[in-house]
Amino acid sequence: RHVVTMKSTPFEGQAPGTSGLRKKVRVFQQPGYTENFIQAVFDVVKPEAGATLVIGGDGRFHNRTVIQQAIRMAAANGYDRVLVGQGGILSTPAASHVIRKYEASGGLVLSASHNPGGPDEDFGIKYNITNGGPAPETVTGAIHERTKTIDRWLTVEADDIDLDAVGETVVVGMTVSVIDPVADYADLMETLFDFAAIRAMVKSGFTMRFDAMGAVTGPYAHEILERRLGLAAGTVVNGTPLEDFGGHHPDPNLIHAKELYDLMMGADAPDLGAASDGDGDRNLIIGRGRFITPSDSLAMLAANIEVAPAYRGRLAGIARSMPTSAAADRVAEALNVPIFETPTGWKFFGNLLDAGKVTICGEESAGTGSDHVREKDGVWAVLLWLNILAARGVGVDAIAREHWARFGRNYYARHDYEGIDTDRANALMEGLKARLGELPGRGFGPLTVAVADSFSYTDPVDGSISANQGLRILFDDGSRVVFRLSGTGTQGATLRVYLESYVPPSGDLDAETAAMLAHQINAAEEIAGIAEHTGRAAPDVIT
Ligand code: VG1
Ligand code: CO
Repeated sequence: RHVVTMKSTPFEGQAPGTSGLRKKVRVFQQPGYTENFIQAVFDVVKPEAGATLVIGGDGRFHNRTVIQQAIRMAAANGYDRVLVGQGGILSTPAASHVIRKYEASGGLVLSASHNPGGPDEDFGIKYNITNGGPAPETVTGAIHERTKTIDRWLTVEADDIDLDAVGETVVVGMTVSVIDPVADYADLMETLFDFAAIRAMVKSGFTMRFDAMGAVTGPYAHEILERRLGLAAGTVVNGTPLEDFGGHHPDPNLIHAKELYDLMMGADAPDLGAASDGDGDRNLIIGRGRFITPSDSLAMLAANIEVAPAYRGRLAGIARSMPTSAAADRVAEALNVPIFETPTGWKFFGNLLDAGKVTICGEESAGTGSDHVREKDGVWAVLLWLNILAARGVGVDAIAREHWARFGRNYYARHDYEGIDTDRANALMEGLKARLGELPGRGFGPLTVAVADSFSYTDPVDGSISANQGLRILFDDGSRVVFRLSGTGTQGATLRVYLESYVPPSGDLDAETAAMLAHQINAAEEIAGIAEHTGRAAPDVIT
């Protein structure tokens, strides 16, 4: 192959965060910026002869441009074959599945997930390894190091390929297959769940709305929900992936999916309301008159997962990220399976899943998934809910009430302070970290601090240590407050304050969340001085 070497100099700040490198589109558009990062990935993973690379994205602005360039660079770096989703589309979980199914050496997932898209908005690049999951910190760390010294990137002279036609082309000796982005994934879903039972429930009158938020899950939801499961046409709304997501913020929470929420709380609510994010790995679940927090959803799915054919008799364990509520812990205890507490970000679940230690994982940020792929999976979570509703023959609200009556309820909320000054955010965290040792024994209203620490994780499979993963204040009544800075933002800093309090089955299981967390909210302010440090009197987003 004739390889062209392009001279280059390093760019600052190409450190992958919680989920890949995320920056403003204009940052990625600087000459050589995107190429440097992709070349750093290839320099670190060193594709072997015969290696296949999967490329796909969430369809946002700049997706196609980067895909065409990545194809040329893959050819120059010795890949034998590239699999790319038609139209440049592959949801994050679908990309994970395609990597595994076709035994690719890895994949480039082009997405900034739930962040807005468009020329003035966000873009992102994430590398997934051969198990289909996000690269672990050893790999992302090496990629970042490589970006600091990179002095060239490799490409070939070739025209753009036709991304819209399924089929094969050869690009300077490398085969490029444009594949149907939905078919493999939809087939996988049919092997996991009882589609016949869900179809029967639909025939007997079950209705739902799925809001794809103008993002990647539209084609998946149309195929699976409407075509394969028989839900009425129109069940899926905002079902065409758009470069700017229709100007919306494709984050499936009660603020950005407010229309869905209002529908589900109204008189005309269907049986189930669901939504997914930009790249299809998150999910929002709302029953008629009942919002299910992601932490509760993980617990309820875990408690009922064995109704789904592929999971019968094989729940090995449950994993949740540290800020996720302990609702899943109570399920694990009752079912006598281990529970693992990991740092934020799906990459920390990969080893546990590969080792067969856990079957289902979840995060408070609307991510749930299982060992079927190595990413969180929005449509999968919706299908598991459908399977459970079909098998149990009751509604979402009844499942929730029954769950709380058995396990108690973890009232939970996350307060986000977005776009705050980075230095001030760091000062808040550093100041709090320095004072952790003084907190145990101190009282804040009716709460007394039992433990205060900085969360550090030792991976039980490979022994790697990830320190500084969030500051935890645990109170003596079992409630807690957690402080973390986001690792996915592109502007300033975002402070996340996670609040949780537990009520046993004998307590008030149907109270207002804000009221149940009032003491924790006050304590968080008193402990960290949030208003003073951020200059904000209230959070920007509460989820
Ligand atoms: C956020 C969430 C985290 C999630 C990550 C990627 O990270 O808190 O739970 O794994 O986004 O999700 P952070 O560092 O901003 O808190 V996605 O849907 O953007 O791929
Ligand atoms: Co996402």
